[in-house]
Amino acid sequence: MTELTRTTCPYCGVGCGVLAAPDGTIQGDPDHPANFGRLCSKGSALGETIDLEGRLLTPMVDNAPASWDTALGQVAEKFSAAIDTYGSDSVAFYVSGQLLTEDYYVANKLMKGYIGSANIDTNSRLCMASSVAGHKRAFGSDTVPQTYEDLEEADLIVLVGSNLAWCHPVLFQRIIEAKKTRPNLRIINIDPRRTATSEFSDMHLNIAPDGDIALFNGLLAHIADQGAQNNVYINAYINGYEDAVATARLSNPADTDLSPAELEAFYTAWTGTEKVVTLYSQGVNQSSCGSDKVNAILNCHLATGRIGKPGCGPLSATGQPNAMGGREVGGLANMLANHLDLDNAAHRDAVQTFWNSPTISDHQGLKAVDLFDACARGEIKALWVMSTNPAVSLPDANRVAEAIANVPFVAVSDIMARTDTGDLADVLLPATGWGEKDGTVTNSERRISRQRAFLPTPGQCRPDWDIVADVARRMGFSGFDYTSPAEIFAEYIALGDAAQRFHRDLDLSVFADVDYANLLPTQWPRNGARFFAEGGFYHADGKAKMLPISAPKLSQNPQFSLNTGRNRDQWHTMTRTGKAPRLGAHLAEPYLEIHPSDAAQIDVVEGDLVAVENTCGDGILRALITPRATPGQVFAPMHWTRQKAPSGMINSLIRPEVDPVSGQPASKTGAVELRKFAAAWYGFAASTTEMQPSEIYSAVARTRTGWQVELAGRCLPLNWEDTARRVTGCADATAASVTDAQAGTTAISFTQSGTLVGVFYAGPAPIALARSHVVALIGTQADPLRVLAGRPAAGQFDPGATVCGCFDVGRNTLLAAVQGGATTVAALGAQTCAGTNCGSCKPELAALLHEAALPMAAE
Ligand SMILES: Nc1nc2c(c(=O)[nH]1)N[C@H]1C(S)=C(S)[C@@H](COP(=O)(O)OP(=O)(O)OC[C@H]3O[C@@H](n4cnc5c(=O)[nH]c(N)nc54)[C@H](O)[C@@H]3O)O[C@H]1N2
Ligand SMILES: Nc1nc2c(c(=O)[nH]1)N[C@H]1C(S)=C(S)[C@@H](COP(=O)(O)OP(=O)(O)OC[C@H]3O[C@@H](n4cnc5c(=O)[nH]c(N)nc54)[C@H](O)[C@@H]3O)O[C@H]1N2
Ligand code: SF4
Ligand SMILES: [Mo]
Repeated sequence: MTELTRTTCPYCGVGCGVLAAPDGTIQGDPDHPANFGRLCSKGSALGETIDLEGRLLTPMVDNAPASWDTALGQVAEKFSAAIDTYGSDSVAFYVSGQLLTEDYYVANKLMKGYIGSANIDTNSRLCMASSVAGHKRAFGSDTVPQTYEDLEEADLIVLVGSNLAWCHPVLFQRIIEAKKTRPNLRIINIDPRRTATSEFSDMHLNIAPDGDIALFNGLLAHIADQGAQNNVYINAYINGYEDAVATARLSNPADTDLSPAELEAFYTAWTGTEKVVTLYSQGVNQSSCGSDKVNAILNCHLATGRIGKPGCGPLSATGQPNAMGGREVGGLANMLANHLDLDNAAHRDAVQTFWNSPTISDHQGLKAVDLFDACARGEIKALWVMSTNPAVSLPDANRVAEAIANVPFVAVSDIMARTDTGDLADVLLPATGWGEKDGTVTNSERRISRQRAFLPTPGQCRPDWDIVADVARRMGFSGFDYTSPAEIFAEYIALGDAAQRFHRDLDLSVFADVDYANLLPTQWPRNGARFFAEGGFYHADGKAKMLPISAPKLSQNPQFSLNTGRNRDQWHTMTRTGKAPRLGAHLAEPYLEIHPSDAAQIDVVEGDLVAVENTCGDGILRALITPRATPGQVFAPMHWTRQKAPSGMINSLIRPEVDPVSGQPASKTGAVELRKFAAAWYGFAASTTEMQPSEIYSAVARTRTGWQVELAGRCLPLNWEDTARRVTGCADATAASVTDAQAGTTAISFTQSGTLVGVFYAGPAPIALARSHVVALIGTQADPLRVLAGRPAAGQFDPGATVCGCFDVGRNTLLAAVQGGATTVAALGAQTCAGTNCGSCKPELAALLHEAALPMAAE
């Protein structure tokens, strides 16, 4: 029997327990309190991502393999030289919520306590900064009061700016399970577009972008009007109630774009239900008024005393596996460590004494967007990026790439040999990845779990903490003689102990004597603990603050408002999920969700490409015409990169506008202009070799048989076969082709010793063919002429685009089942297996049933 190691999923902040083995076996851990055995599509496919394809296995200096000694010697030397010449604020670290707590702790300690600058910021700035700021303003600390069980115990769950079904799927499944046993549990989803989450909600409020403050201010006014506030709680524990209500009354609920009936229904449901959890995510945080949105939500919970009780309170869902851990160790440029404050001299003194460090930064460092601005201005002389891909994920990404290129010395620690950021580095440092490294992560409910290694260390890779500590020693600093993550964790817990004299929320004493090797998933301050039901806030007087929040003036965009976010089966810049064929099968190219009326306005039909443009940049995306989109608004996923689909990298179109309080970018609102992209030809190719075409539009995806690519060109090539050979990489293979000169279409297949190694189709219109059928033939002895038809032979069934990745069930298979009488998600599952493993596709099955029940569209 395979020996299974107990570890934690490296993707989202749900923090599911995983049982894993080197042969790629992946199971949900039935004993982990986050998931009780469940896994979503990304978690289930982890086994497909742990091979060494594309990995960075040796240090690289100036694009050539180098020894660790040379590479780390250079990092230490360049950082020390910059500090000596230009001062400690001339260097910076840009780190990540995907580092483990131990990695994060060491990086923070080096920058703040030894280099003496607070120029360490993290991609959590793009993710959780507004929640952190909102929590601190209201509670006096960055405390998440609730637990996951509250979602199961609630009678009303309000999901604000959260596509939980795709982004925190296991939490969503827990809610759906709870709803089965308690049909009274209602879900209200607040999102300016209809999503998979809306599909399972009792009510979807199609709010105006950034209309959330008007909505929650309206709710607060309604609470006050109805006398639904909790006077006892307010008198004992709250400052600012009157002011907050008075300011809330100034908001105009019509700014939400919701009807009076919708507003009334929401307000009555919220005030009339004691057990309400308001869960929020990036639709709230990633906004120029993100922190205010957070406080507008918290105000309603504070005014009613609905906080920190079973089934009742606000819950910010964290994105990355260790977004919480990073906040705990102080990974942000405006935090110290262990929830202590950088601008508090006593706090600084305590940390410096504990670290016994030569210095401690006494001022805030540069926040992400400012940090890269400083790089562009030439003020940063040495930059170290760890476990994040800012050249793709920051707004105005092309300018960020230029800013990175402008820094005299750049080190990048990653697990992959080529990323858009790594391509700009002077030194590349190979880190051990998930399954190879050991450490801890904290999930959205303050639960610390172990990630454990179950794979051998590949090549020369080293854990991130070890790389940072080695550089620190080379820079001449003592205090970095760690030999294991267990030692670092123990030091972090001991610092927590020292910090407790300031009576902060982050009480880690349950971990004081733990056996690190066998550490069970444990919440701080203890399992099941909630905060604030009986006050006990962390402002000086122990009270919470309700802030007066004004709704922003919503600007009118010239043509379309661009919203961005996530796909079910991809993780951020796809460096890992992009390796899994079954994940690539779901939405294999960058797309633009657009409402049918808008599509008609710009003369775009399904399958067309859309050119997107604004003052920042431009892009080309596939039109996904759907009534789920709201007229005037379009949505695009954030995942595609210069490597996978250069014209689909959406952050080239997002302006670097930030929330003035938190510094978090407004990644969900851009003003864009749209027009149909007039391609001279469209194409599709599949190959056994990795493709990197140079066409103006291309989107590459991994398949079970190799790679596929969607293409479009601006000019017709002189010779189709040459183009096909270049695109597919089939230089010497035998070609077979059919050309229809009148229709302008061509299809070419390539065989080598009887094996089909590549196919290429092109024509004047978007290519309609059975892609999964074609892709399945690559690498087989298929008839090279038969494949040119691009469809299964008559009588053979084409399963269509994959919906269920676990069992590879296509859309056509599901539609056939619907026609055969399946009317429920369960019935579809029984007939086709779809949705019966990880369950991530269930909302899409529901949507498909929903669509199938509608009369066919006009065509
Ligand atoms: N599959 C998958 N899961 C992931 C990730 C991933 O890459 N892929 N990443 C993880 C990370 S790091 C994060 S941070 C989370 C993010 O998780 P989510 O925040 O749930 O995901 P997003 O798709 O970024 O955005 C959520 C929704 O906000 C809506 N929205 C946009 N503007 C507004 C607005 O003004 N008001 C309201 N109310 N809503 C608005 C969008 O339409 C979108 O549907 O997901 C985590 N989980
Ligand atoms: N337009 C738009 N932009 C967004 C968002 C949005 O909604 N819209 N969301 C924002 C949010 S919430 C987030 S969190 C960011 C995410 O954006 P990023 O953090 O830039 O995206 P990732 O692809 O997760 O980058 C992680 C990198 O770390 C590498 N890596 C993986 N494991 C390890 C390891 O163990 N060690 C090291 N050293 N490297 C490792 C991966 O190969 C990858 O290159 O994007 C933000 N950008
Ligand atoms: S919900 Fe999915 S991605 Fe998130 S931790 Fe669980 S298995 Fe991983
Ligand atoms: Mo995130």
